Amino acid sequence: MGDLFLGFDSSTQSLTATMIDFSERKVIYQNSIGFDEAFKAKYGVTNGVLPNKNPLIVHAPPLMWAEALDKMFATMKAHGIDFSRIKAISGSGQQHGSVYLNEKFHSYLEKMKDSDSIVANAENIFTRKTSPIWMDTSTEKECEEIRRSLGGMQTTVEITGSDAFARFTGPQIRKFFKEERVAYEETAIIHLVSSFLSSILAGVSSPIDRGDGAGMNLMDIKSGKWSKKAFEATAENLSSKMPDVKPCDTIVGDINPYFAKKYGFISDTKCVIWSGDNPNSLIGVGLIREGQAAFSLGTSDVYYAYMKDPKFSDKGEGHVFGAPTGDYMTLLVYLNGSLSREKVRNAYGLSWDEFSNILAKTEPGNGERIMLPYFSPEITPVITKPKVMRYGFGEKDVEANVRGIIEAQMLSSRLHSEWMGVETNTIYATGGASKNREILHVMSNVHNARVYTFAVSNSASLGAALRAAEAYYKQSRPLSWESVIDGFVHIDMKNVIQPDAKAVKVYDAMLSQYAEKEKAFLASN
Ligand code: ADP
Ligand code: XUL
Repeated sequence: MGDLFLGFDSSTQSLTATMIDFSERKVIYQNSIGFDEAFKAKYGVTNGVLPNKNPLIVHAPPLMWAEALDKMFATMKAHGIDFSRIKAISGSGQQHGSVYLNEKFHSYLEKMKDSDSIVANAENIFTRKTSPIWMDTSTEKECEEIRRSLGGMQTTVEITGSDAFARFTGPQIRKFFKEERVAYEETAIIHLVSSFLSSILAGVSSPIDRGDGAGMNLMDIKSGKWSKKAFEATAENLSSKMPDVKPCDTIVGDINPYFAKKYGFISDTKCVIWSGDNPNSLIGVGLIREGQAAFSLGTSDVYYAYMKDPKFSDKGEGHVFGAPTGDYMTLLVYLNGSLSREKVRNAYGLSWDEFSNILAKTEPGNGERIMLPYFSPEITPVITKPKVMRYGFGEKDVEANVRGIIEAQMLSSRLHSEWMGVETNTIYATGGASKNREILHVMSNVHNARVYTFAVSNSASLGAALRAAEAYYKQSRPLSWESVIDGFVHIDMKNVIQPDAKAVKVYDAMLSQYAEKEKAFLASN
């Protein structure tokens, strides 16, 4: 029986916990709480977010995320988990989402220590009742203002690691500053989802982790410190409202006595700073070297890779974030991921098996037919007025639509990741749709890469548990990242997908046609 570490993942739709026995190299507990199932009646969420008449605005209730933590601990207690063996805890938050708090946040955390409820005394701590999250695309105007004030797209990228993106925290803060000035001025602290939950767990206002901080358009990506220029471009007096930004192995403090008393933690269980879901997943899938990329096919699709030194796209594509190893990571995010695949599947009343069978029996290249799959607004490339384009086929052609959407998603990921200059011969596929081997064949052929899948999923919460262990041991005997992940990342070696040379050739030729169609569409919209 070794030391136990716990990792959380507070994602858009659920809270997941993963507990590991570090010396046994085993995941010993995993569980998820769906926000809709647990909290729809209380918080009114659907798919984890609040309904809004404006499709560009996507917010969620921050207290729900905190309450889910308590519910998870209660569920674990009911499963007989011995909390006293847990040495350290960390977590992962959906990136970019922000929580706006007044001075009372400190006294709320203080009072919580003697309280038996996480929601008691929380009514008046928020200056913005709901939190904008990463799916929000309502701040294009603020992006333009920030970009202009920083000297254009290229300097915005070079300072912050990304062009100004609608979902990033800086543009969201600017919108709040412009539209709700009084509430903005009453705001004493602005947290990310990660640092808000890190604060609840440690019982003190937590710093923001450098990896997640990079998703704000507020941090200097090279120094890992707040950028004065970016603050000035965003809102007045912002520096007084932002927590410090700290490395990924920072210990925020000992566990909040609220949790220690209620669940039986030892009082010096360490709370390690929470990070974003993508930096955590980087560790959870074992990406600690160059040459490997991962493709997460979840609600959104995220293509990401480890990067030794920061490299930037001259077209402002994708992002550079901090990696938990102290290096960098790069990523592309697609809003049109699983939800768009589901739209095609549902339009023809197909099961996933039928969808896969169509992929299996149709030819790579789709008979030179191409789809641009903007079922909803898109991040890569930025599309605010969604429209699905079909070249050479119509809406009724089931087979062309099925192959069309998957080829479009994969070609787009290859096209828009070229600037990363990461020679990828290996892709690790994760997320719900990575079960679908036919989709992975298209991925493998478009990228000319071997595709691996994993025996254990939930890479973000596993990554958080591994980060907790790394930070904990660093206090006395620092471990290399290789030895931290060793034995935890189980690649399914029996089901490796190899690229097919003939299909690779077809997609090599198709890439420029896809790029042309996309360029023409962007120019006309
Ligand atoms: P999240 O991003 O919310 O964590 P998941 O990674 O759990 O999402 O992925 C859920 C998605 O996986 C579902 O929305 C569904 O569209 C997709 N999915 C599940 N099974 C299959 C399959 N066999 N083929 C393709 N997609 C699938
Ligand atoms: C990353 C991004 C999403 C969120 C939610 O830039 O927007 O991956 O982190 O998962």
